[in-house]
Amino acid sequence: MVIKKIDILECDGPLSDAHADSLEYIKKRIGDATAERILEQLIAFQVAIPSWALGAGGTRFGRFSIGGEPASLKEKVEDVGILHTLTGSAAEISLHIPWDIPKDINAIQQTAAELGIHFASVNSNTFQDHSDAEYSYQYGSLDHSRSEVRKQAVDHNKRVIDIGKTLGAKSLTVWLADGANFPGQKDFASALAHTQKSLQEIYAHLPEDWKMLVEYKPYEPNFYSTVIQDWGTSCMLAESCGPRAFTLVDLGHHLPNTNIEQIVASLIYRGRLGGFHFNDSKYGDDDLTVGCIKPYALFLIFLELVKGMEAGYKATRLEWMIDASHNTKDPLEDLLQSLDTLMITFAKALLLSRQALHKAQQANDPVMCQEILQKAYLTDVRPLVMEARKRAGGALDPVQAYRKIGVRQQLIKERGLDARATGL
Ligand code: PSV
Ligand code: MN
Repeated sequence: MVIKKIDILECDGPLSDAHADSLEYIKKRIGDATAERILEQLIAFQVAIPSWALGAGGTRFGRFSIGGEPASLKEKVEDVGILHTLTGSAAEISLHIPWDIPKDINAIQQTAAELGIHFASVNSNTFQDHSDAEYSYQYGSLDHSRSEVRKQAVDHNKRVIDIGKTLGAKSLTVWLADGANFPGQKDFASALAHTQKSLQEIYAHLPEDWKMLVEYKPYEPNFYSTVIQDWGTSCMLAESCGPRAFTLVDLGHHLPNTNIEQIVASLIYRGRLGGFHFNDSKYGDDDLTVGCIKPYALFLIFLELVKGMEAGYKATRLEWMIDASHNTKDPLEDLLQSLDTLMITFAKALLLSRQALHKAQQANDPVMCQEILQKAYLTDVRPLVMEARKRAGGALDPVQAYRKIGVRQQLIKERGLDARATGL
């Protein structure tokens, strides 16, 4: 299904006057130049959509299909096309191999090109057994005690790089479930040493213009230990590989109340922040809609990101990705909400007066520091986000447009009620 520009304009119609008024109001408050600077950055802001979030999310207790799910890679790319048409900010898709092995590279590239979609980081998967593989990953992959299992896992990662190359991707994301459920089950030091050596072998296979992103997670699916448990371990491993290896921060991969913004600042300081998996959580890796539980914490994270970017931090280019999935909302509506929140939060962070904050920090004035943060956080920047979407050809209110156009009903008509996406 392809959404037509005329349908978007029709949905925008009744909202246009109110939007013009609120845009004028915020422009008066923050000044035209600031508003235009923020608009420019919002329009340039693109987030990768994970291929595994386009279908209904399952839990270990069950899965509830939603109908019209994308059953092939082509349909997944088309769904990202729908998100991009409505928002102007979802120009990338992040694939998970072997869930998304392209059968016809040319055809998939053509579909993506027609929709203006690019291939972002490719994700390897050694947390599940593959039907064509000789060895099981039940007791680990890159950290496995047996060299033949480690080799199989390294070879899988090399194959993921090769598939990504054919699609024009520029980075590999490695997340390992490797760890132990029980004390004494694994030798920590040798598991770490094996992981480091395996990652170095994968890194050696990277094309010159590629990056490797190493994701960490404290627990799950193993509940006693994870070999890459935290940002420090990830950063250490990345540094042992070379200059194009970085840490990937998934917001759900921290123990409760961890100060993620400080982690972000430390990784930027070290030059090793490579990318993000945005989501939100109440307890663990809940993979909920971005900003639905802790929006202020997200704002604090964005402050560090914007500070780093303004100071010239590059990491070539940070990979912004969403990693969310659950079993209650229509996944496309959920992703529209996540994209909206990311843009709102980015705009607030761009609005903060960096100079004023620096001055207050230098004067050791915590009251003024908080005033400055709150002033930016409490500004209603939604008119700027709506305007950025409008200028990018998207809808003023994407969720409303999605429902008015009847996207899900159309998808069910085209693909049926039983269509099922690959993934967890
Ligand atoms: C693991 O929890 C994770 O965050 C990794 O990024 C995976 O590749 C992804 O979720 C999908 O299961
Ligand atoms: Mn993740």
